[in-house]
Amino acid sequence: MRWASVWLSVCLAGCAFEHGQAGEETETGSGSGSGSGSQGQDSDGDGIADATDDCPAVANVDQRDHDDDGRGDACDTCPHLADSDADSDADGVGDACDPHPTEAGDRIAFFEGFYDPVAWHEVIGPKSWQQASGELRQIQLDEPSQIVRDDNPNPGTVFVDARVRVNAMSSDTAVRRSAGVVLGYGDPKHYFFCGLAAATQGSEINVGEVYTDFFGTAQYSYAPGAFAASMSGDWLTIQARTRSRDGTTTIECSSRRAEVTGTATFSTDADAGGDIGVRTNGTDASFDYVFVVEVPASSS
Ligand SMILES: [Ca+2]
Ligand SMILES: [Ca+2]
Ligand SMILES: [Ca+2]
Ligand SMILES: [Ca+2]
Repeated sequence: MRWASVWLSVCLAGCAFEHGQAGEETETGSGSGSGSGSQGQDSDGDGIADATDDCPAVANVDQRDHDDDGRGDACDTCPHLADSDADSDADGVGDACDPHPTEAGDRIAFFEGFYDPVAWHEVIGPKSWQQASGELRQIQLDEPSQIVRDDNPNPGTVFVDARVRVNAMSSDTAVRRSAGVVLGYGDPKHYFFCGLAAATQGSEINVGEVYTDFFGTAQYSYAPGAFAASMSGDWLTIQARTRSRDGTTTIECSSRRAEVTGTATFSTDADAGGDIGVRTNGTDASFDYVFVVEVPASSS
């Protein structure tokens, strides 16, 4: 993708380290001199002068900067976190969001900031996802609703970080009220999930698998973990890591709100490869971003 495994640092006048692909550097149409920061120079040719470009070495006309840290999404090694831009292993994934910060080889598969209506596929539920103000929202309270991003190739071993807010929950306690991310989506009867679910009291971290049994019936297998915080209210983060080893896929799912963290782990012999998505069931939930790092299969 746009992320080069070798980043080059270009320090123009007054700037911090920036990242970009060498190939884009060659498109400079003018000012090919020392790069001393002359006012009109536009190194990446995106129409925005280096002096005011939040990614001077990567063309990004939109100048979007989700975390507002001064580095545009297109060149931010952690586009969802205001961070220092440190990247110890220089693999293009910043230390603050790298699942293996001292082991090169991770790669940002994609970052979705929900600025525009998404082209993700509706795979379960009504087509009632709404996008506004940089959020993707599902207001449906009565039934599950799920969309996935069509990735090709499908990411297998991944680290996923998403930010979600549950605005309201169904009053029907017979509905499995939940919100979270979908991993390794194959079809409506084969996928993994990681998220929050309403428990008898409070909420829990919930990680598991939907699969089809011998009779073709969808089965639901999961492992819950404690989460001593309300499911509804302000924003919280959900993180999922998949690992594959010796035919076993292990998914670690955690959620965090302020200082409160909960974790659950689930293992299965099913393959983790497949699409990434988001899911709600019996909740009105908003998603702020989804950030996915593809991890080398050899990493654990
Ligand atoms: Ca520029
Ligand atoms: Ca940024
Ligand atoms: Ca950042
Ligand atoms: Ca890194």
